[in-house]
Amino acid sequence: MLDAFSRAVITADTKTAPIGADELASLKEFIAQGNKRLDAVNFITSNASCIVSDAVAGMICENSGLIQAGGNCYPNRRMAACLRDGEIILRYVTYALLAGDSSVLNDRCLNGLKETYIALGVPTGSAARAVGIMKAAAVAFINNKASQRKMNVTEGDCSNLASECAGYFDQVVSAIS
Ligand SMILES: CCC1=C(C)/C(=C/C2=NC(=C\c3[nH]c(/C=C4\NC(=O)[C@H](C)[C@H]4CC)c(C)c3CCC(=O)O)/C(CCC(=O)O)=C2C)NC1=O
Repeated sequence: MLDAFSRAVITADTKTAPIGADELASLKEFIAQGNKRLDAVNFITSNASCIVSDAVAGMICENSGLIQAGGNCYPNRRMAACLRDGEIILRYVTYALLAGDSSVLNDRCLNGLKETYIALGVPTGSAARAVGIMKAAAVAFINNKASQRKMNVTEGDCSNLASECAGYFDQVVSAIS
């Protein structure tokens, strides 16, 4: 796996180039925003079970066939697998957010997931919907706009981090779609 720093090194090395001024400027920004990033990861992680269960419940609410005989969240064994998958995906998204790089998400979580889902008959459209709801929740937490769960934190602009994180969720959706 790579983080923002290793990514800059590898990218430069493949071009046999020194680390350029632009790369250094973006790493400087990465450090300057570091505390916000750690807060963002903490907000998501400490609300993870709420984010996951809300997303899976919302997905089922829109498609109750999932929990009826023949549905992929029926019986409870499959429901548990679905909730667990939501937790796994959210956890890897927070790893990517911490590292500022999505290689850990791609290599260890998304690689082969679509094939697994197809082989098991997991409906990828529904999975993408649950991921979309988790994305909305994570963005709200990063911007400290989760109405019931406001964090006591210095207010600042976290819109860049929110859109970076949204991009990781988008990668999940495109990997399984
Ligand atoms: C490395 C990271 C990692 C990932 C990503 C992972 C995913 C993963 N999800 C699985 C199953 C599953 N995944 C789901 C998920 C869902 N069903 C739905 O209807 C919803 C759309 C969705 C939840 C949002 C279900 C129900 C199963 C069990 C399917 C079955 O056994 O029939 C399986 C098959 C093995 C098992 O059941 O445990 C894997 C490998 N495992 C890992 O170790």
